[in-house]
Amino acid sequence: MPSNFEISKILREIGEYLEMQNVPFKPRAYEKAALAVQELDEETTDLYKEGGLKALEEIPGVGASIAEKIEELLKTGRLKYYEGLKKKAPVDLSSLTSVEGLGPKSISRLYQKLGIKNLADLEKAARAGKIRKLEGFGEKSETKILAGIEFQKKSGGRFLLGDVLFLGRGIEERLERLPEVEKAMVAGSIRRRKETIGDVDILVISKKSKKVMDYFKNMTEVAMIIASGETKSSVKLHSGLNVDLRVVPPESYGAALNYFTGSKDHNVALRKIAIEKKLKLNEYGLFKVGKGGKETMIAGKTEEEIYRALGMDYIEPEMRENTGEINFSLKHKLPKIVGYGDLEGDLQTQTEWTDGSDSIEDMAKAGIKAGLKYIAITDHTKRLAMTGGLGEKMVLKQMVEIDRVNKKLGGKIKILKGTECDILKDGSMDLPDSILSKLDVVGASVHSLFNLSEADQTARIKKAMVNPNVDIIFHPTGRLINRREAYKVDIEEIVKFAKKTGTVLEANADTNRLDLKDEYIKKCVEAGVKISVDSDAHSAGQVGFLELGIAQARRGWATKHDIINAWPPDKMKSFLKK
Ligand code: DGT
Ligand code: CA
Ligand code: CA
Ligand code: ZN
Repeated sequence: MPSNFEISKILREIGEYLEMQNVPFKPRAYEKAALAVQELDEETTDLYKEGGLKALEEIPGVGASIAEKIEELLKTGRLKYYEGLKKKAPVDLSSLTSVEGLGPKSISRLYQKLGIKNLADLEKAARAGKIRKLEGFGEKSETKILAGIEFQKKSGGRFLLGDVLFLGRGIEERLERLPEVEKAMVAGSIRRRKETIGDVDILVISKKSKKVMDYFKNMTEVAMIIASGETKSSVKLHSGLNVDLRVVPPESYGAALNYFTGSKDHNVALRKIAIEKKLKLNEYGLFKVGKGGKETMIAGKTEEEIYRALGMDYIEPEMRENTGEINFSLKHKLPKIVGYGDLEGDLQTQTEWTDGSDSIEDMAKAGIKAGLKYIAITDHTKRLAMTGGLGEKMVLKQMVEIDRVNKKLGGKIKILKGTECDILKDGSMDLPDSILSKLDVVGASVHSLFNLSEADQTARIKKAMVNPNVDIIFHPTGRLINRREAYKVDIEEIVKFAKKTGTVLEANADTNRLDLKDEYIKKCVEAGVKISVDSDAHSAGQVGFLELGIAQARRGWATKHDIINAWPPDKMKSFLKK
């Protein structure tokens, strides 16, 4: 039976196929349903087993007709409607849409006019100069397509953390439910919460490894068995993702977890410390080597006892990149990085007022569900016309609506009035100061002219930072992971300048952005520049992105002290007022 990951992928593709055909409204409904399924805590299969079609209809964002389609998928493993759409336009949607700037509508035109079905066709046509001749494309978009393909080749098929974290967790949970399994745990780059993931590594403690391996190799999402053994197996999923499973004995669990969590560089450094202490560290444990080579295990059951036996403090997985954590740990000076439950609020969300899909009230309710005390509504501004960006009048109107919803919700959460205001070419703002000064939170973003020179782009952003009404620079480098390179900007200079102007730099939690990236967050922390961890949610479900943002902040060694929305709300507000 298909997993949430696969169902959600199919629903998303249906939406894209419908958009290719210019069908109104429906694409949005499918996209919404895809998101909802992706974010479910429970497997859809289990929901369906327990409550039938009715339970499917109760998934928020899933209506009767989509619920029936999910039912067909669960019952038969196929969906005729989807297959019909695919037949009409047999293009490799998931790889084509991953090229920056290509949406379903342009993919449809490329297919109809030039017969382009996949990336190879696309590259060939672009190199032959065929795309520039199409109506609505031109030379510029052809160059952009080629750049997008190049960028994709470079990123080498790595998966976004947000796409595999929940999948990894799902497998972990299913394994843990097996009676033969004592414990299951995701290790590798997922446990370190790296922004992209090569493959999934899972460890299991069990005395009956054969049963566990049998279950693993027969999971519904498995497309191919790559390797199969008593204690180690590897499979490829339908999504193209590889998963490694290892069964380890309980006395070696900590050592194995440490080894397979990595990073490799961290492991190498740890082993060196062990050697200096005349010890031996491997995936089975930490050993004292006696005369005649006799080995006695001195630690291995938990990671904590291994670090302790090496004279070190425990190091959080997100910090294990050999970028200084080893020395800090040896000196017992590791910072206490921000925790996953530490955020008090969210400072960037969009609603149906612009390009979000949910109402202000729905976003606020998602905030309540996430345990937040406040949530800022920061819709786009008029310069970003394709999102229906708000002008002065609409911002004022929205402020009235926020007052109304705040009253209605009776203090269960506080909705802050905000904006994601475009930074214009010369660094001035897309809304007048008379409006900006009325808002609780002003985020400023670059959404245009990504090709300015580094000097001009840096000057442009600095000018925005000088405006006393600007609180936060949203997604400061503009990159989209695996899709778009950051614009050219002198980040060191921006960080230095942020210190001077008291401007906050955002650690955007959107799985595609994670912008600032870890090393830039670290620069902020070192310079004493404050950051905010914001979901940038465009739907209620996406408030869940916050977890990914905290992960990135932890990878950048940020503490609660560095993150303004981890502070008590009053302190955060008075900091912004300054
Ligand atoms: P990925 O899969 O590319 O996102 O990154 P990782 O870190 O998950 O790497 P992976 O899956 O190749 O290996 C999982 C862990 O196993 C890795 O973090 C550290 C450990 N490991 C793998 N190969 C080596 C090695 O040659 N030496 C050492 N010391 N550790 C290794
Ligand atoms: Ca891995
Ligand atoms: Ca691996
Ligand atoms: Zn937006």
